[in-house]
Amino acid sequence: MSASRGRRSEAQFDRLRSEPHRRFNALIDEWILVSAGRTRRPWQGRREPSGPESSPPYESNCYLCPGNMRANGQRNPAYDSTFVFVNDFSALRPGTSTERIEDGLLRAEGEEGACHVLCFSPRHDLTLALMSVEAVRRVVDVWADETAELGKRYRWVQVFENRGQIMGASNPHPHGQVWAGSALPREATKEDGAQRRYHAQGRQRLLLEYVAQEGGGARSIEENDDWLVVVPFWAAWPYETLLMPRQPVSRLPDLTPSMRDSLSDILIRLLTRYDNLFGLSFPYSMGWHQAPFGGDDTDHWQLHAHFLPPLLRANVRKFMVGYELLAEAQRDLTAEQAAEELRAASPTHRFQTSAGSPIDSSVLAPAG
Ligand code: H2U
Ligand code: ZN
Repeated sequence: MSASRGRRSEAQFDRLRSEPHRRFNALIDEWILVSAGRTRRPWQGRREPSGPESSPPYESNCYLCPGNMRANGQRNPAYDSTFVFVNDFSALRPGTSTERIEDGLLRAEGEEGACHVLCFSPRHDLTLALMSVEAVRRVVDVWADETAELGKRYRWVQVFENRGQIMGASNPHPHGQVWAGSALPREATKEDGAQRRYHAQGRQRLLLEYVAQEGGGARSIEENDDWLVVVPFWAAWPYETLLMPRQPVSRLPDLTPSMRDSLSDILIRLLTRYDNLFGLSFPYSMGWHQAPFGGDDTDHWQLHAHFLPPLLRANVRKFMVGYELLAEAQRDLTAEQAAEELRAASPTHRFQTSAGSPIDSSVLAPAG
């Protein structure tokens, strides 16, 4: 790119700060509307409860704590690091019929799969952000092992975590889920298509080129030798982030031991920034997207994780409603503003969620 073209595009991108515009999400081939300059609109709607949740290290009523009875009457072992079990209320089950039914416009197909629950820690009061690097590393290993195991039988393995009541997490005990199924779900289909088409033009993997373009830039939040975290240019949720490896990696089991270590470290730093952004245990849905299994080539697929937090301010959530549901995703805060606030929040100072531990107000970023 010539210097003059670089300057011209810089000036053009500068204008995006204050004027409504659309941005292209290259990963899923979709546009979103950015209404820059609209963040000051008054809010008299719902306010979410905020402030640190306080939990004890062990909770006798918790379905996930070690030694406790689950909802279906099975007892958890006295586990001391991670613990995986088959979801007692699985949304996908092995051995389901995969029969297709078609009658004019009415089409259906059976879907076979499996749902596992993964307890990150025996400690009821922790979150990934509050766990040690070694403990998070064990979670990374389980994510990889579950992927490899379920990938033997199913096409798509979805590793994810719902964190916080506002995201529908049924329990504060630190846990995530793994769902695997025989079909390629909607988001996977979009990402597979966009990455495949990009790579077929004789280019590198789409997200490797994205990493090269964003490193050290206005939307970068965290970087180490192996990983980069950005608020993606095309983010839809206010403080959405994207975590990507710097090297070609298609799936979690392909990560080397040292990449798993650096991943654990950057995960904790990112999630600590999130907690410190509003001084509360930050709610989100996060999940990994990795190459589908089952024979297809994977050269176009780059492993990555999405973090999708619902909050706009400490006690105001972003609603994906009218325009978003009926037209296209829309945001007010620009990705660059969100990145600036996340960079201003401390990545190391951890507040405790246990009762009695104060939040250090000096680490709070101004609510945007
Ligand atoms: P969420 O908090 O993201 O909903 O995940 C918890 C999962 O744990 C949920 O899918 C399962 C629920 O079905 N679960 C059990 O399998 N057994 C239990 O005793 C409680 C919850
Ligand atoms: Zn518990």
